[in-house]
Amino acid sequence: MLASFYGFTVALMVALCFVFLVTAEERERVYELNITNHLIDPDCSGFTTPTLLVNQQLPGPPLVATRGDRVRIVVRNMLLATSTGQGNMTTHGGETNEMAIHYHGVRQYGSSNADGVPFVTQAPIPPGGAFVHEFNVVNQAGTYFYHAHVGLQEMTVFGPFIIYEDERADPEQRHDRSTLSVAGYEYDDERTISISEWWHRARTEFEAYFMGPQFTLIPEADSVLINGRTVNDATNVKTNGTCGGYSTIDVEPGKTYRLRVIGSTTFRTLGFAIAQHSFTIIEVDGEIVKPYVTNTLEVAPGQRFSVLLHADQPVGDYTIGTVRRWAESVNPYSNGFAVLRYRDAQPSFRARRRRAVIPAHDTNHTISHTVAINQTAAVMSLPTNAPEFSPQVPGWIWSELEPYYGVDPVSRKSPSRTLKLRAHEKVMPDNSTRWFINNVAYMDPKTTILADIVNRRRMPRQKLELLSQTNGYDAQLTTYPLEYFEIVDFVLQNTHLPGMPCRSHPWHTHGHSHWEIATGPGEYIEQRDGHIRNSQSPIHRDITLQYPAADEPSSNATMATDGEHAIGCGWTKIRIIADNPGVWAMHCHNTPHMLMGMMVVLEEAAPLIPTMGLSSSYRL
Ligand SMILES: [Cu+2]
Repeated sequence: MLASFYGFTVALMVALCFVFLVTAEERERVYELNITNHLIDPDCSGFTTPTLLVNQQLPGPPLVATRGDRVRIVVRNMLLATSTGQGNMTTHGGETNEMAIHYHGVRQYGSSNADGVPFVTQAPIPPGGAFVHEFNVVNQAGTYFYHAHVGLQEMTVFGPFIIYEDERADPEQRHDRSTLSVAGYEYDDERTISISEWWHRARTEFEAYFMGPQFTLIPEADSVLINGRTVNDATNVKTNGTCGGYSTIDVEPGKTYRLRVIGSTTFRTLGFAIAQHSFTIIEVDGEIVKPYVTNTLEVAPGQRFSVLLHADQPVGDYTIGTVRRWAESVNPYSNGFAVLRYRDAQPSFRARRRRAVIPAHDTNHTISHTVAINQTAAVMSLPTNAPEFSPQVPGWIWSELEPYYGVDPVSRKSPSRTLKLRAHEKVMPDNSTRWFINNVAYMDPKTTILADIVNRRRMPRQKLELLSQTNGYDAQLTTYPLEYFEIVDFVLQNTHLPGMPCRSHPWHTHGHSHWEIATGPGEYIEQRDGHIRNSQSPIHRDITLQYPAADEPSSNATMATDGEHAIGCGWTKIRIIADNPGVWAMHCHNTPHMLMGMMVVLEEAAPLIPTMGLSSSYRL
């Protein structure tokens, strides 16, 4: 009897261990993202236009996973097919209503086909279609987000994507209300703040403006939204029953929060601050950093931060605010505000989190109807306290941030190749504007590059020695081929046209994080500048904001490099190691710039892609 009891107990323990092992090693996170069309007024302006939403929410629902998880995301395009669509307008938007979703910062090791870039990694999803993204989050954790990678759809098609470092950082896996922790940082709970922009213009018309002859400049957003809300004009609030005023972020007095701040913006870099609070930066783009106390974040499009915020002020409401940065002759004022609200003990985080549970078969999905988003109590006025911002300086505090676990030795090695990507703006004969990189303005290929590689429909690659004539660009393939495991330095050369300002560019690398290893003014000249390493402790991140820098003191050398009379106004050298066979976009995350051509495709270890670069992602 006793023996059988022990036998049973052992069997039970073995079974439990087995269950634990299965859940620990093969846990799968499953989500559905349904894209539908709605009329919304997120800034109480009275302005509505047909707008795409994810699961009828703005921002879209948070996706969460823990490092090591398998993730399966079904994206359903529930938009109407349009008759005006032009088949090859996808990346640039247009009225095709085709779409694709990208998981920003997720490096997609072994799953290039889950990366969500139309005509690069997958065919766009047509109206009525669906795509299943399958990938593992194997070697990274932190704060990420997902967004549409077609035209300006990402204005409203985005949402947080949180990868917990382990169960100690996951509020849902802790056994009680014990503290959460990562790398020795301890905190009580976490909150997510997604910042985005909202223009009072119909998206498709706006896309046509950027690509067409009327284009002159990118207008500032009418509103900056925090978690999908703000008040456009506090003196003229139009509630209409569909807008909720300012977002509130609730905290309990005395507790510490990991605030995840996500730059889901399309265009403008923003300063971010909270009245009467400073905070400690602990994570940048998924890399844990040494503690750095500041009162201001500078958040470029695509950039993310975790900061620790101590709710140590008197109980009350505090204004969360934003200002515009790196905008020429533009008022830095932004109406992007929210409220940090001290409250007594709250219901558990678990109960309040909005999950990606969807009305899977919404029969109204083809109809534009007005929806109320974020249905919490409307807050229409701000506290009287105002956030203070540190001054705008080129480089912000980047030179003072350091990786928590030390600088990666790869960032100190010699590169296999250095490829200069010289960007310049040009007004075309039809009066439209394009951004060129090494004299090529990116356009969608006619067929999907990844599929062509897998199906052996590609031209043979030219020898790398020949490609040195073209800064690594293979004009037949229309990509930059990379060898497996080579260390590649990209010199991002910024330029401006005479009489025009030098602009900032938030560069983003798909499939990789990169190290910014050097920057300089004017024009990069390999013989003179190749040795420069002035970033002492580069962080492994996937966005680097290129700040406008000075022209070359003697501009003669810079003028006629490509016959476009673009003047070198600063360069940024970033490094990747080509350890991830796949095809990867690399582009300016100022989306209008990207649409106008500021994008390249890296074709990395192409012969290995069929065996090493593909997951079981598929078109449904
Ligand atoms: Cu740009």
